[in-house]
Amino acid sequence: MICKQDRKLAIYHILIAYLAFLIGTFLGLLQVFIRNDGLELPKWLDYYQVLTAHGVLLALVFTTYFIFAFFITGMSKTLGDFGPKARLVLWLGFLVTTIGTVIATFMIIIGEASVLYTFYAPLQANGWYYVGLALFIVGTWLSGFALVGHYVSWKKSNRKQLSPLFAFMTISTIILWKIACLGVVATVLFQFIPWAFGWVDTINVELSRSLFWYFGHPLVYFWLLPAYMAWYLVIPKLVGVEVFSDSLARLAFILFILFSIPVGFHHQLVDPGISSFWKFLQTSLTFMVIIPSLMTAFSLFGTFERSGRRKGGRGLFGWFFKLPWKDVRFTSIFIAMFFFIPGGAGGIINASFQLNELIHNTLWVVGHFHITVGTPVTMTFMGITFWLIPYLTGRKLTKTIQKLAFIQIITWSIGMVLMSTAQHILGLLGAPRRTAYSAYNNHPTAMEWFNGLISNHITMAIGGTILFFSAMLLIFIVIYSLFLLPKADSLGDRVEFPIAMSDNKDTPKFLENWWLWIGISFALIAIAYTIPLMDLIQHAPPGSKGFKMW
Ligand code: HAS
Repeated sequence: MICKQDRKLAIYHILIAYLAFLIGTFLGLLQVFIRNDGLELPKWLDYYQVLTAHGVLLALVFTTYFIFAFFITGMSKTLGDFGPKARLVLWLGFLVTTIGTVIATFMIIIGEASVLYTFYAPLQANGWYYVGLALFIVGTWLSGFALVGHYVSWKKSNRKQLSPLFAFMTISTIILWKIACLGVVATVLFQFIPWAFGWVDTINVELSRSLFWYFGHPLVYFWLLPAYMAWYLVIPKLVGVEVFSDSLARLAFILFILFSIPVGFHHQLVDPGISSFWKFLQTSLTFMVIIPSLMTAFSLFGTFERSGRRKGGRGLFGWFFKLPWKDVRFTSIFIAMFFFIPGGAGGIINASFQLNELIHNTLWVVGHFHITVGTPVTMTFMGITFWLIPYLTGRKLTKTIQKLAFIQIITWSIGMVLMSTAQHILGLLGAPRRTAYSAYNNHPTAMEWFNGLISNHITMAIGGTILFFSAMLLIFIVIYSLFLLPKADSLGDRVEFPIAMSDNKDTPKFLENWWLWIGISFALIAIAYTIPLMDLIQHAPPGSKGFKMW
């Protein structure tokens, strides 16, 4: 059990994460009905306002707070309690992130920032929205520094030893996050804030989009890597085997540091102002960032197979039936992984230069991110929640809560299959994204989109409603686990932090040479970005004034 002060820190992060989840999923429900032509918002509430709040609260706030709760608990567990200094910086980070969240959310609520979570210029929000976002990032940096500081002091007293895998993965994710944030910090501080407060008249739109996507793509791996940590470390523990390969796991995380950043142009393949050569280079690098995910899939199958065979599974798929299906901590994560097969395949389609022409700015992309961040990542976080809260509060995980947890993950899966399949199909037919319901003045072709078996109004509404029901069930489980589950009175009752220890005696030491990987990462970023960014600055068009379209 980790110390009380560290548990308190983690619990506060979880509280904010689930408060954001509660509001964000409710707004999601509204959106399904608006996009379905089933709901008209009152005059004082705008569709884009709802969409911005939904994206910011779920994609940025829920994920980030949950990730830090997981990191804080795991780092305290594997490296020992945080010292007073590190703990103070973590609280400071929490405070600054929360102030940023409150400012940004307030701006959205009062209708001053309906610019979506990507805040593309020339849409212009109130300057305080960007200040809120900047504070949010600064807060996460502070928390990140505290985690790194804790790791460094562990290293000092354990010289020549490789760190435990959990700590290694946490530090990799923090490094990725800090390098990634440089892009968004640059655009927010030097472009958006001066422009939104009226200190300058115009903004270089394409530069701002490029700096955003320099950050935006690694952002998705900032969400994914903590989920992968559970896949690499929690799954082996639950199926009763050792970590498949310590060095493979470390190498996968390093490949993410190297290749997740110099690829942002694959979000801008239809943007003008960037030559095809640089787009092609970055799409090629995108295919490199697929490799660590394939390595992860490989080691997961290895883990399942090893466990199944040991339990007597025979034949090609015998292992499958030996997995601990009745354990909701396992099943939730397994379903999450399963969703990532089509989710990842969709990503590969998106990254294919020509195919991107077909899907860009259509509902397909919305379908894609609901079966990446919305399920593999989110459902892994749900699976972690089921044991993390009782672990932190010292309570028992009762049979009733486990049953409810099963209902919750199954309903989430059904809702997501219905909604995201419809979104993928509608996107292929041509339905646009980032818009409210649009049937092009009820044009017959657009109306036909909704005649499909799954891509019809009813299925989508059912999918969205089931998802909302599932989200509310999760909120109930969270509240119940925090306050109402019976206290564990003996050691046997206590919920453990299920993390497998890996054997790292054969792992090459250079894998933990951070300066080497950070150096290579910056070299790749310089190759992929220097010339196109200079070009965008030197040959900049006149720049744009701000637009408020809502
Ligand atoms: Fe993506 C757009 C390309 C992964 C999130 N993506 C987005 C957006 C979001 C997002 C939010 O190239 C929209 C941004 C916006 O607002 O505009 N994406 C990729 C690629 C990958 C990828 C190549 N995306 C993710 C992940 C996300 C995420 C992860 C969130 C967490 N994405 C794109 C592109 C666009 C894009 C373009 C721009 C589209 C446009 O034009 O606007 C890759 O990382 C995917 C690699 C993954 C795999 C899958 C490995 C499978 C595993 C599971 C194993 C399963 C097991 C269970 C073991 C290759 C590890 C087995 C069980 C059995 C029973 C069999």
